[in-house]
Amino acid sequence: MVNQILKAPEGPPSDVERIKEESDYLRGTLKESMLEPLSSGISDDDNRLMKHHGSYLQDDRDLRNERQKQKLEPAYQFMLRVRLPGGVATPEQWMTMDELANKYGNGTMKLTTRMTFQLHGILKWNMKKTIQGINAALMDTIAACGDVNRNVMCNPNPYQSDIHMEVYEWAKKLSNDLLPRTRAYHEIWLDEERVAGTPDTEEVEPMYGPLYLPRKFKIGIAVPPSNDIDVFSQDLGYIAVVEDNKLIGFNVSIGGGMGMTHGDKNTYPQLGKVIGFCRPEQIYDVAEKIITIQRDYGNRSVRKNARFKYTVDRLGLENVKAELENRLGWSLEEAKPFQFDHNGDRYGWVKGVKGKWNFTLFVEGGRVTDFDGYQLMTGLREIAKVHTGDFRLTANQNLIIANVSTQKKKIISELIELYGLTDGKHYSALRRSSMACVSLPTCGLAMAEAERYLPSLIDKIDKIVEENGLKNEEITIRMTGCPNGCARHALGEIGFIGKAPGKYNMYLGAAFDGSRLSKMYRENIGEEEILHELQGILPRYAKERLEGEHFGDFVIRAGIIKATTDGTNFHE
Ligand code: SRM
Ligand code: SF4
Repeated sequence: MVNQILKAPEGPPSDVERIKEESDYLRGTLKESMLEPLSSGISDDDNRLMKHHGSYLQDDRDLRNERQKQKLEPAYQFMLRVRLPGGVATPEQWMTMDELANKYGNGTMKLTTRMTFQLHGILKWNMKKTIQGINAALMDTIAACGDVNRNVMCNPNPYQSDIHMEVYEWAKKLSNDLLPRTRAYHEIWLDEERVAGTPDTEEVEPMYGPLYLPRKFKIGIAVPPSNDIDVFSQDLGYIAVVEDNKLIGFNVSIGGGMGMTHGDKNTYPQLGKVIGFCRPEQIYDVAEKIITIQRDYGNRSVRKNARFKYTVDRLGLENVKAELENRLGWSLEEAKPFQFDHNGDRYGWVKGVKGKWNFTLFVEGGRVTDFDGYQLMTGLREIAKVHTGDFRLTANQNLIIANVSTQKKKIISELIELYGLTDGKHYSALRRSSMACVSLPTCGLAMAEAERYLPSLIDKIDKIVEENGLKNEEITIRMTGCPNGCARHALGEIGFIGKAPGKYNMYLGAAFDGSRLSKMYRENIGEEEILHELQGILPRYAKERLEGEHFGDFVIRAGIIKATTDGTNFHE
């Protein structure tokens, strides 16, 4: 099966490979670790495995120094991520997440950039109850993190047309069919008895194999003209092709990804490239074979070069395509024409099919809680109690109250008004087009603030925006606390990546429709310098832009920044 010409990189396997190999299909000693009463943490090896179960051990970094001084164990707590294909949750599932967040978490829910819920602050002793609560509501957390295929994204508004509904069904099917087959999750968290173990009944992972993938793997499906899921940032992206109002299939894009490491030019964000077209019923086969190519040729030695984007760049796009077709036993058709025009969300009430309505709510930074003077969590809970449609979490960390009948629209509108829930239309379009990753205090990799800081930075940028008559100009702005790119920073027309507390690298020049990466404009600057730079550029944009020209295109045309034409020249 393995091609003799294509080669995986040589080198000793990374430690994570050992952990997976010894784990007996993702079991390790997790069951015992979770019961161990002396520490609120778990071992590093178990924490690596824990990811495949949708969770990480973290500590509250706001408390880290103080606890160290007091010679106390770090304030350990778990983050838990739900697998929610296409971001769709019923009102009952919403209420379950709300209840678990308040009972076992820190009273907040994070709507993530991959359209799902994250809970933070769960103590070890409450993890099993929380996971059981999620499963009782017919959701799970399997493969929400780890070296496997993750939550499959798709355009979140299936009720906008029947096509969206069909695409959502494909996303759900892909997510389910690509799950690991091990029963480890069910045994550890759901008390399932183990049946496997003898040679005859030994479990096998027919697609992943015992070592799973060299790294995480992500799939998303876009429905043009909306590129809200940033299809080119996915390891494997599908672009729906519609003819005569019928879904005829998908263009296939491979090799996208956002992560990189500061100062290491061997790492870079990359955009996926379209290699052909497949019919809807071929979508699983294509995904499975691509995943096995990454399984066989991905870098298992150096994790920071292990994503599929590096495998594609190393082996060559044409060779990967040939290997895919060889494994499929048939050829992809030529890619069909497509056009995207934005990657953000569209807010407020929109009428969909069959007379149903959808309300897109602006959720700044994706954080749902009751803030001082803004009872967002309570308001949404009250809506969930009467809502008979569903909720759709968007890839821009917002929320659609979807599939609302005309009758229910009146009640829901009243609740929206009562709780002051906002479609963001009184804000600047820049704020409505913002995204920030979690970062501090929970993310162990954060170098600077993101979610907690971006709103106040935008308050200041808004002044420049308003002075220059740009309040209604959609300019995408994204901030991450480190270069991993969880808020897809390299696809924001203005991007910030955390470098050190209060310091960011500033990026410009990404395309508004998610089809071009940005480039670094200034390195390691603080708020004052950021505002100074924007005070120079935004007025020029206001005065010199062409009709309909987006900010990302303008800064390139005006010679302010060079265009990035491929991830491999991102750093040049
Ligand atoms: Fe991410 C790691 C949060 C979307 C690239 N990401 C992390 C961890 C788990 C930190 C860790 O490994 O210790 C963060 C947990 C923080 C916390 O306290 O909750 C984290 N990532 C998030 C979320 C919650 C950000 C958000 O504010 O919404 C997103 C959850 C998505 C989900 O529901 O599955 C999230 N992460 C992304 C995306 C965007 C996307 O997938 O569309 C990316 C860039 C796309 C990509 O994968 O290339 C992304 N996260 C990373 C990376 C870099 C991977 C790489 O290729 O180098 C890491 C670090 C790693 O894997 O080693 C990471
Ligand atoms: Fe953490 Fe970095 Fe991801 Fe932000 S981008 S959540 S700081 S890993």
